Amino acid sequence: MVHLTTEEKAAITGLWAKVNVEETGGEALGRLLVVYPWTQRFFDTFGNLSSPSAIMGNPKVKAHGKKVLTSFEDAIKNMDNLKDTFAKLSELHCDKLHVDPENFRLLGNVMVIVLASHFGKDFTPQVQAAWQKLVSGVATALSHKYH
Ligand code: HEG
Repeated sequence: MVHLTTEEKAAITGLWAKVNVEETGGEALGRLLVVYPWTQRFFDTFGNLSSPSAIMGNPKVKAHGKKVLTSFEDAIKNMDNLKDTFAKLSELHCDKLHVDPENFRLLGNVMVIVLASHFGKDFTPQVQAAWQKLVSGVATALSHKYH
């Protein structure tokens, strides 16, 4: 379980208020698929994933990235209770989607990189540390129902 201090929570919500969910979600999922190509196997209905530019321009990747980041907003709203917040999604990813939970960690780290590239100097080491904790907590919560 992650514990976030008041300062860390403020750092997270302060940045989140400026995040464009559609843009950041699409870019994070797209980069996951480019950087870790084995993750493409979960998205075989998404059409053309044959090159980095095909992946980054793929409308289904963008739409699903938006869906994932919209769901990630539940983490921001429930930072003290990630486990319960993501229990249902954890079951879904385990039982129905068969997503290897290691991929949640990979996506969290890619998200941090995308945020760093969007926010530049505002993404201070302190802000990064808070975000790393949060994405790690979300990955743990999403892995919780795996058996
Ligand atoms: Mg998952 C569906 C959230 C990581 C693969 N994911 C979904 C859905 C949500 C979601 C909200 C829709 C659920 C529904 O239809 O009821 N995913 C979500 C979060 C995170 C995550 C919050 C991590 C932060 N997902 C993730 C990763 C993979 C993955 C890392 C695979 C590498 N998700 C996946 C697949 C689907 C979903 C294959 C079904 C897509 C579809 O066919 O529509």
